[in-house]
Amino acid sequence: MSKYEFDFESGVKQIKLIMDGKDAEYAPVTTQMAEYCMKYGGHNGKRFFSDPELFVRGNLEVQSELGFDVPDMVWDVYSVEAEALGGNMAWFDDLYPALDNTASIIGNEKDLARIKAPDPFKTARMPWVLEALQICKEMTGYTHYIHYCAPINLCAQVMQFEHMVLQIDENPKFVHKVLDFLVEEVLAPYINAYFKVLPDATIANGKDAVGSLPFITEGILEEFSVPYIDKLRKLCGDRPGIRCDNWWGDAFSSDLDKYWDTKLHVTPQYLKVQDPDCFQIGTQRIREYVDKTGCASSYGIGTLLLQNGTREDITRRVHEYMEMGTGGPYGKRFFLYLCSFSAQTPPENVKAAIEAVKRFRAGDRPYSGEILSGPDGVAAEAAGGKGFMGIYLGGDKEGKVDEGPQRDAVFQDIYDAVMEFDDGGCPGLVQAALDQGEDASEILDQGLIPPMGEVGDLFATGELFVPEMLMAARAMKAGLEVLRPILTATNSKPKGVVVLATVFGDLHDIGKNLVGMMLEGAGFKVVDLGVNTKSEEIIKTAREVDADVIGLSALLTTTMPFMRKIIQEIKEAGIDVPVIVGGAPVSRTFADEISADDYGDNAPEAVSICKMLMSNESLRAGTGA
Ligand code: B1M
Repeated sequence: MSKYEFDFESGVKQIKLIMDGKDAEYAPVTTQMAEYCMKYGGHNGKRFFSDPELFVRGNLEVQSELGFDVPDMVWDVYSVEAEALGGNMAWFDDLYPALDNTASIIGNEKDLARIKAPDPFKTARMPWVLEALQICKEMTGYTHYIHYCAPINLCAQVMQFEHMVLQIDENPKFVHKVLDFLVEEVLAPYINAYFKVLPDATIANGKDAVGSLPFITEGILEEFSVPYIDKLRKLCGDRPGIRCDNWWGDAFSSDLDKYWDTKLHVTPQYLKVQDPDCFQIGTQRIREYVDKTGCASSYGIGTLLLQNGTREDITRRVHEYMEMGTGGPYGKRFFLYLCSFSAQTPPENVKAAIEAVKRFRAGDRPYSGEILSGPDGVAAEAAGGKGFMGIYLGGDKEGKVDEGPQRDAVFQDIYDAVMEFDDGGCPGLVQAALDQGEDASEILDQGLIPPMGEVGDLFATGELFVPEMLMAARAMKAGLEVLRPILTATNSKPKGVVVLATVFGDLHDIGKNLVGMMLEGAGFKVVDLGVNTKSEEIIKTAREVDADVIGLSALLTTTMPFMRKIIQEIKEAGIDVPVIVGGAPVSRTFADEISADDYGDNAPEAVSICKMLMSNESLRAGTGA
């Protein structure tokens, strides 16, 4: 019988053994489930994420009731530091709070000179985190590690992701300066404050969503990510526990072993590979690396399967991952990670996952020997039409890219400038084409629009990464600026007007912005309403700009239902504008269910749909329908 209010002693012991490089008695399971606990316990989001005792107790009660091995305290880990730097927060009754990262907190040198470093004991919710972790210790005896927002992810939060990526290309020195500031004056003092309030602590865990491929390239990883994790470690007493463990993107890596060596460099205690990469690459390939290097490991089961899968799907995945993870010479140094339980996950799914773990441990293994993950498994999973971030890795790369027609040299040069991300050269080439007497619309249609289509296709096959797409769009826009006054003066109409938004509750915008860029690149006028958008704003704008298409994006399973609500309200408002939807968790089936007019798997597809909708519209107009 534990002397603590909540007894996690056995599971914590296993995790500790693994972190210390020793064999565990059994494979423990860890997760991320604060939002689920909040909803399950009937708590309000604002209170839950600002009252430390409620947060800790609310998590522990649910997790111990359901039989989790190790306490999980994952708050809105990407926003606390940026909030302490003055960022605006969006709060919700039944979702994680989040930073509104659509505007830069540090956009330029002036902002950087002005910004004040936070005091971890006083500023915003930093003290809230420190207090919660102390309460967790009092209630469980477990020194839970602090989560911090990894340097490059925090940099993206304070600079705004697209701005950071373009600045890395234009003004790398400035980005290095911002990173230095964030590491030296924000993260290190925060983590050291944690070591002060919990002196037996050894671990600080970096969360890094945008520090993964294909958000950044391998070059950016080497220059702007890893060195700052190293620096942070140095500033926090050189503890090996200063780590960063949730990079995705393994499936995009050009050299898996090298990528995993780097992962082990930043998290020496274990290699974690999580879905969708884990399922795509396959457990066998990961095991080969583990057997070769002798590292501890963890496989992460994806949030969509946990939320939407059947009991059987969940059990199969848990059993495969546990069987492969616990096999081999280093199998006693394995823990299972359940990526995230959202507020909407049905309780029976959470129970199914935990029961599957217990059955496996008890030797009840009906799927023994069955391996569904790996390149063949991907095909099966993608059969529903969904790739990873709308990207079909492992698909037929050859032949997908349409080289298009032969074009005159003057247009070809503009095309090449966009493909080569030459934003300096592109305007001059556009001007030269104009001087040569070419028509502005021709330059647009033959020089600037086609390369964006190709860039989108290359992104969709995983050959170009997000930064490259952003740089191509920048070159295209630079050329477009030269044409804009002429197009406006000659009343050249855009191909159509698209109102674009990420739905209420959701602050993810990288995918939506790529869709917007591709649409602009294809000659559409895009009215981007940003993130966290309610139906009233969408309806009002659609009327004001006389929209031809409304595009909605969602990245959270918890915010997908708002798509249905928005579509209903658009129809109720009598707006006869087609609505298309997209985003990682959205599928064609879901789009049909909510009566969306169409669904785009990826950015190029969104463009094709808008073009198709526009031609239907002109057909209708032509026939007088
Ligand atoms: Co978030 N996050 N995140 N995150 N994040 C996910 C989505 C998650 C799956 C990670 C996980 O497994 N744990 C998970 C969601 C779980 C769930 O749904 N239940 C999650 C979570 C939980 C969270 C927070 C709650 C974390 C926390 O606070 N504890 C928080 C949420 C805040 C909020 O919104 N309320 C959060 C925050 C963040 C960051 C700020 C750190 C960052 C977002 C930065 C930003 O957008 N400015 C972030 C990121 C980057 C991710 C991952 C890593 C990647 C998402 C992404 O940008 N993908 C994601 C995990 C993963 O996928 N590995 C994760 C790339 C993008 C190009 O793809 O948007 O799918 P996507 O767009 C594609 C297509 O889908 C399509 O075209 C695009 C290009 O081809 N498409 C459309 C998109 N919109 C379309 C619209 C169309 C048509 C096509 O028509 C209109």
